[in-house]
Parts: sequence; structure tokens; C-alpha cells
Amino acid sequence: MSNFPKDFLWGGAIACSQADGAFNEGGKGLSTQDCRYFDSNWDFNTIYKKNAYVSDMKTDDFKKALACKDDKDYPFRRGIDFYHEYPNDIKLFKELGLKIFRTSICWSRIFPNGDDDSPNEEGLRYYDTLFQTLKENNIKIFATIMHYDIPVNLVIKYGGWKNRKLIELFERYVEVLFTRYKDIVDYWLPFNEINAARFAHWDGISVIAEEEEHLDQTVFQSIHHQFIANAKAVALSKKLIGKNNIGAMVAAFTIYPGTCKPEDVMQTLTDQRYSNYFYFDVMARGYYPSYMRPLFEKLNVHIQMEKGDEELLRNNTVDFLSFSYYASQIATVDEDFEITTGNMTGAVYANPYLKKSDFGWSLDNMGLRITLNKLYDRYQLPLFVAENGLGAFDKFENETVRDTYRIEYLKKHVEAMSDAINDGVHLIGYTMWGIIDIVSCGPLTMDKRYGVIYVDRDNEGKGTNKRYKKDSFAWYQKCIASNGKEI
Ligand code: BGP
Repeated sequence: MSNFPKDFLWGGAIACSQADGAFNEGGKGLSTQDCRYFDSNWDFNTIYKKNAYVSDMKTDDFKKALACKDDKDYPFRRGIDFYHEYPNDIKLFKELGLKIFRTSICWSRIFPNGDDDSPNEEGLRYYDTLFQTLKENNIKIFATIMHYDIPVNLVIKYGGWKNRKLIELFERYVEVLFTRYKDIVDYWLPFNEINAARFAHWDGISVIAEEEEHLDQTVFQSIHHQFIANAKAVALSKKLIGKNNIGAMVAAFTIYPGTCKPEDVMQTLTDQRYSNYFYFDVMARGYYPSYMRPLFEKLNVHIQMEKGDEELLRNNTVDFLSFSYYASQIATVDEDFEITTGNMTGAVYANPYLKKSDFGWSLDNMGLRITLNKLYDRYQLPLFVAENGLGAFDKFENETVRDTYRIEYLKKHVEAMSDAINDGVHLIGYTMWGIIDIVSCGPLTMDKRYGVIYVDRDNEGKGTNKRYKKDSFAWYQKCIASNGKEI
């Protein structure tokens, strides 16, 4: 039994920094994600077990990256060469039957230094042809405007998102995109996982944590700048587009109380507020929630607001909410649960009732149904699952991958969405994360694969770079063709 509406948007998602490559082509400037260093000699057991977020940039590593002109130690500089391969990849997406494709636009392709007097026409032409090719294949476009990567010059010259100047520069960037692509892009996301700032500082706000005297102040002030930038993007969309298609996105941390002890239930509410609701509240309700005051006092954080900020937030809330969902976690005040990992978090309590992925993430399809219901109850806005998928070690044999484990995961999460729709949730779409294998965000490896399409490329970038269909390709193709009935 499937409850999906007939116009449900079945899709797939990638991020330009993890897929495009061509880091120094087409007039592109170096971006912050091009500077994330990778060493094949690292102890990957530790990295995977701790989800050691190898992204939190260090001063020396940044200097080294700026001096390096090749992609050997920088996997995001090569990705899977989507920049050149996309015409063939889109043919595969078409064969899959995708209704919508989510990718991000690379700020440093459009403004190589972020503060250039005028945009880079060659960068715009790349997106002209990419978006045109998607449209010719009858695939809608879900564009993320900033998915962790900004021009490195904005870090060197301004210090990243802690500098309020980035609001103005982001607004210029958004205005160019809305003017050029308002008739071809169907859904816009100004920021990917705007709550990343607290967990992955380099990815979220392009700040080098070790250089910050008062990191909490920097984090929340930077997030404020992104809230204002988001509101300005909403205001611009009303002026230039008028289609109510601007969304917010948060990495959903679905949290359960470790026990029925009331203190654990209160801890769960607090954690859920601080890690998720805070971000959606500001962008969907238009003001800072009062429950943040105790946290700001505890962390000695004082948000510097400028005249007009509060009004801007109140008058420019988003049209839909989206989130990434991979796993759930636990909150508890004193029970000693086993420690495991999760998206962006190096250590979370493991749920004794749930199995874990190859990378320690707690597999919980019911958590997706719960998240959808809780968000819809709270905001009564259309919802979009912008990321969901299973990162796993795939075994490539006879030109395919027998990924029954991924089919199992996806089947259960499709059922969870169907149940949520039956519960009354207004769910408009689903873009499976890593529809094609790309460089993973945390560990920077190809080994951690999400795709229904395999890419023959290893962690060092070696391989034919050819694409192959995994067993999950045919499964997803049938799921889409039957609108979620045949899974
Ligand atoms: C999210 C990011 C994506 C993606 C995903 C999976 O936080 O928005 O970019 O990478 O995490 O994480 P990973 O690739 O580390 O498994």
C-alpha cells in the first residue's frame, strides 16, 4: 500500500564540492572544500568509528592547501568529474526515472573570489548547460546555493561567515542566480544543513576553530549572519521569482530519551531544540525562540543584531522545510549507553534496539516517520526529504554491486514516508543522497558509497571513473515507476 501523491517528486542528490571536480577549470576560484586534506595512510578504522570529522580545518593545513596546485591530497578537487561527465550521468538519471535532481551551485564558479566586481560568465554557462540538459530530460531542479563551499578569498580577506560582510556578498551571488535561473530552477535552498555550524565549523561557517578565542560566540554570530542571508534570499525571491519555492534545510537529529526517566525526556527536548528546532524556528517562524536564552547565557554568547534584522527575519520566512535524515540518536542524563557515531557527530549514544551501518550510524526508518510527523505538527509547512541514503562498503564484482543491504534500507525508508503521508504529513519530495557514488563528506573517501550508480574510482582517485548500475538501480527505477507501490 503506498500513499504517495501522484505528483510526488522522486529524486536524487549530490553536492558540487563532492562530485564536480574540475577545481581549477572554467574560471573557478579555489573553494574552501578544495582545501580539505586527505591522507590514504590515515587509520580509517578510527576515522570511521569516530566519524572523525576530518573537515575541521587547521591553520597550517589551510596554508598548505592554498600552496598546493594539484588534486593528489584533495579529493574534492577531482570528485567524480561530474563537471565533464554530467551529460552521461543525466542519461542514467533519466533511465532511472528521476523526477527531480538536487545539486549545489559552486559560489567560486560564479564569483571566483566572492567579491569580484562581476560574475564569471563561463561559470554561469556551465550551469546554463547543466540545467538545460536536466530540463531536456524532463528532470526538475532542486538547487542548493551554498553546500559548505565558499571562495577561499572570503576566508582570507573576511574570515568566513563570522564577518557580516558575507551577507552582502551572498545576496549579490543570490541575485545573479535568481535573475539567471528563475525560470528553470524549481526549488531553491540557500543553505545546506544550516545547523552544521555547531558540529563542523569549516563546512558550516568556513571558520578555523583553533583560531577563535570565543568559538561559541563566533559560531552563533556566524549562524545569525546566515539567518539574515537566508531572509535576504527569501526577500529577493519575492521580488525576482514570486513562486514561493525557497526552503530551509537542517540536518535532522532525531533524538529519543535513553530511558523513560523524566530527566531523560527533558534532556531529549533540550537537545532537539538546540540541534534542530532552533534553526527551523528562526527560518519558519521568523524570530529567535526564548528557549535559546539559557544556552546563550551558559555559553556567554551575545548575538550582535543590527537595526532591521528582527524585522527582516519576521517578514521573510521560508516556503517549505527540508532536512537530511540518516539515523537517530539518544539523549540521557546518566545511563551509560554504548557510544557510536552519526551524521556530523563523532559520538552519540547507541540505541540498543537498533542495528548500525558499516559506519556506526543507527539504522532507524521509524525515525524518519517520527521526524516527518513532528516537523509537520510544529510548522504545518510542506516538507521535503533533501537527503537520505545508506553509506556502505560496496563490493564491486562482475560490473555491478549486489547491494541488497541498501535496497533493504531504502525500502524501509520509503515505507516510513508512505506511513507519514498516511499520518497526514504534507510531503512533496525525496532526493536520495548520493544517487551516484561521490566523495563522502566526513571521511573524504570514495569507499563510503551511497549511490545506486557505482563509480569506478578509489580513495586516491584511481580507476576508470566509469559508471555501473548497482542492484539498487533497478529497485529504485521500479519504486519511482510505481510511485512507491512496488518496493
Ligand atoms: C550531510 C551532507 C552531505 C553528505 C551527507 C553524508 O551532512 O549534507 O554532503 O555528505 O552528510 O555524510 P558523509 O558523506 O560523511 O557520509
